[in-house]
Amino acid sequence: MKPLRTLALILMLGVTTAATAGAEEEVVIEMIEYQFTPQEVTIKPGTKVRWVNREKRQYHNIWFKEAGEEPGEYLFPEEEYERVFEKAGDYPYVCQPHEDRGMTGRIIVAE
Ligand SMILES: [Cu+2]
Repeated sequence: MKPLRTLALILMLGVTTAATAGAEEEVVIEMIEYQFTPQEVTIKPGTKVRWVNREKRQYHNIWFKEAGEEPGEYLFPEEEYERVFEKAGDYPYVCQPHEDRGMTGRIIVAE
């Protein structure tokens, strides 16, 4: 009985790990030279987006302004912000201090 139970447990763990790995797809957007790079990304629902500030000195933030959200915290060099997008849709955002310099981006979530 015991070896069978162990085998069942191993199989279950294998399935769980595979499912989690599929849900953990990640896209990285770099903030460099007052731009979001890439500026536009298309992802599947459930994808995690991670923004990383790659400037030497300059801070930026992420603000989903059109969605009516509060501006994000300032991100200093090498700081990051993450968000998982579960629903299909169009998610434009800006960097609050540099919107007038054209520092804007867009996440498109499509099935
Ligand atoms: Cu900025």
